[in-house]
Amino acid sequence: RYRKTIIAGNWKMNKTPAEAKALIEEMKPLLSKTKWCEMVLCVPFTDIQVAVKAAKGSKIAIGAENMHFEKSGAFTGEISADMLKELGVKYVIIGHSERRQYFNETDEACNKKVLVALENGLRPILCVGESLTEREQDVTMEVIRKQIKIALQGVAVEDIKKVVIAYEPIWAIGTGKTATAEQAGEVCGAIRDCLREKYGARAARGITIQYGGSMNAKNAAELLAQPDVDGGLIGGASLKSADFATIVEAAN
Ligand code: 3PY
Repeated sequence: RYRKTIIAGNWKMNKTPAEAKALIEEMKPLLSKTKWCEMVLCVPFTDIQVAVKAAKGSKIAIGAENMHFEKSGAFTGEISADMLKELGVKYVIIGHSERRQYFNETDEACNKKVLVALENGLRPILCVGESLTEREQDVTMEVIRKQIKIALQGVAVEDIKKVVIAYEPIWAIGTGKTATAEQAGEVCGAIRDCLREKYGARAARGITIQYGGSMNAKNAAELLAQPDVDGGLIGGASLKSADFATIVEAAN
């Protein structure tokens, strides 16, 4: 195996701290048997402290769903890498399409965040993906190559294996529509080609590329069977312990 399989939940804006604690405690016994697969739960900022504590003694790592790229200062409402690190956060989602769409997150901002995450020992989960219009216009790979090239500016070859790429076609996010396994495999393969051009074959082989966008207990096995799909970024199904456990099992 050249690279790790990583199943990461993205809770989005769901769960209070008390609910987070209860859900992780419910998940823990279901997730204890994993061998190959790393598990991550990316949770709202307000759940992080409780989630880290609840996940102790399990193989679940806790991630954040966003962060700011500045170290500190006059950025009302924002959270820095330092703050996350001190709480025991290991991963951070960067550039989720909902953040790009509703909060004007640009490829340039993603780049700053990726660099700051790596400097602070946090593993970025960089999300890329095309809209429905872009897919229909047949510019999917142009769009994704641009997102990747800008977001990874200045990331050294020694660091690239710490970056996780999540391919999330926007038309499949929260819509219940999933890319077919072939579509997902094709784009994840093309993402690896793009990484190979920049970092060489050896480094590209070691990078975990996830599929995200309505991955669930029913379709996970088929998606994960694609050679270039090395895990998933899971929305709704990561809020249900049994479904999340089924997906992890499919990845094991
Ligand atoms: C989804 O599954 O809808 C996601 O956006 C995961 O990040």
